[in-house]
Amino acid sequence: IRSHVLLFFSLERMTFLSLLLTENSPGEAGEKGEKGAPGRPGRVGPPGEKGEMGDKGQKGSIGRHGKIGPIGSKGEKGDNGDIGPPGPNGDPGIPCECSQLRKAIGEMDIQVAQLMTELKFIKNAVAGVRETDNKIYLLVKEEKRYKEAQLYCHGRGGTLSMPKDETANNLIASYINQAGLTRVFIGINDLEKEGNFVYSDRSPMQTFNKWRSGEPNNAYDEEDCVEMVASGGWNDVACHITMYFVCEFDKENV
Ligand code: GN1
Ligand code: CA
Ligand code: CA
Repeated sequence: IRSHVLLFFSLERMTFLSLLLTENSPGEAGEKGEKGAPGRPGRVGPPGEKGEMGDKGQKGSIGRHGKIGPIGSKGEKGDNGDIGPPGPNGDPGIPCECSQLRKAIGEMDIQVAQLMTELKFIKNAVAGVRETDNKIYLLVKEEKRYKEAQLYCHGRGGTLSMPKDETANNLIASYINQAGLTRVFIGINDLEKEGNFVYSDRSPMQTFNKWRSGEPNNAYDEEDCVEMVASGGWNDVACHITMYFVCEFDKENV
């Protein structure tokens, strides 16, 4: 072992010495060494050129449901539906003595008709109205000016009375006489145009008239309304004076 150690050291010293000597003069080339271990990987190279476009990919699978949209505005009302089918028949009624009931109902109908006639008579007696086939006349025992009298009648569906023939004029005249009156307003005036007399429904005066002699005289230049006196004659008077009056109503409207 000792001789080996000594040999090793001497070999080492010889190598060292040979190295020192090399600086001054090169020795002979040694034998080619063994192949070294592989080197480290090189640096990342520069990006390559853009390649050609690839083929189109496959169609994707169906997507998820989208979110619920906003509430829409109210639509227009639709048309009415068709009439439904008739309902089922009702339950049978309780059996009755129908002929007897019918007889009782018939008798009651007659009684109702009689009562209506009596009621009409009482109403007329209490109200004191007069009537023709198509008109009802009412004497109002409240003193009013012409315009208020017309408003009173109009408010009850009528007008101040408009005698347009002998029959109507006679009826109103007898009405006021029975009541013991001497004058009442009737529905005739020349308020809109002096001397142009019209009825309270604005219809123009026809040939029929009952002017007293000397009337209409527009006395004091202020007479634009008309009264009927107990004789049935007419006289123009001032509209602002107050008196009783007679209204008339169409039976159609009552
Ligand atoms: C009345 O005021 P006096 O008597 O003149 C009447 C007139 C008549 C006249 C006829 C308010 O007038 O409308 O035309 O008699 N005036 C009143 O004579 O009744
Ligand atoms: Ca007048
Ligand atoms: Ca007069």
